[in-house]
Amino acid sequence: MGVAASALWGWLWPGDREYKLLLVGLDNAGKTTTLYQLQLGEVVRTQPTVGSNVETVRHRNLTFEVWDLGGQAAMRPSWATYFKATDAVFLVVDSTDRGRLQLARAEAERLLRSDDLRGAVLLVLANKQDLADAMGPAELCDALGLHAIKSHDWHIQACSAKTGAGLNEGMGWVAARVGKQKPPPPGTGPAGTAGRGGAAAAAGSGAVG
Ligand SMILES: Nc1nc2c(ncn2[C@@H]2O[C@H](COP(=O)(O)OP(=O)(O)OP(=O)(O)O)[C@@H](O)[C@H]2O)c(=O)[nH]1
Ligand SMILES: [Mg+2]
Repeated sequence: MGVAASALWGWLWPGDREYKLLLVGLDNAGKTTTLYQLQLGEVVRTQPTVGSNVETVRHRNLTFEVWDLGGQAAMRPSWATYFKATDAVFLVVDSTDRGRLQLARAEAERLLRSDDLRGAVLLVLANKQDLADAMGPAELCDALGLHAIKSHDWHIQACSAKTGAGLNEGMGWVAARVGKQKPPPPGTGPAGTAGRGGAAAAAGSGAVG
């Protein structure tokens, strides 16, 4: 890239920005466990979250500011105060919690109606897949009515925040989408974007709406 083009690109895109990611879902779904598995690669002992936790997570060449919101009933109305400028929402679902699937669905539908989340992508994490009675992603997809979502780019990913399985794939799906928001520098051609997560998108699993 020439010096002038480089300077112009740097002016237009002053450094990599952080992408904002929200972890939402009912209490006990595994949001805090997911946050620290993403950040530290290990399981931490959790307490029900009051308010929120926030940590910085790197995935490939991208930096995410990850907000973990308390999921208890009394805290769900405050989720909306975190929505502005969100790039991706992770809806964490306890795949063994059959009794509260319709409640999880109602909460998901409510948040997707928010104007502040209009441009965000949705990743549903079908968590606790390490447990024998966990529902699979296809069953969860039906129960949550995901195929009816036309307003947001969405994907469902089977995972276990306890073992870490599936989280890298989920981050890959999100990184491939939010990373597209920034154009490649002049002179780098199409390869500039291909390196930003194209392969990760192919590695994702589950249905894409
Ligand atoms: N077996 C298993 N247990 C998990 C998994 N993820 C979380 N848990 C457990 O589920 C319980 C709740 O996890 P948290 O991460 O605290 O849940 P949360 O969604 O943050 O809950 P709130 O803060 O109340 O909204 C804890 O005992 C975790 O160890 C998982 O993938 N597998
Ligand atoms: Mg929590």
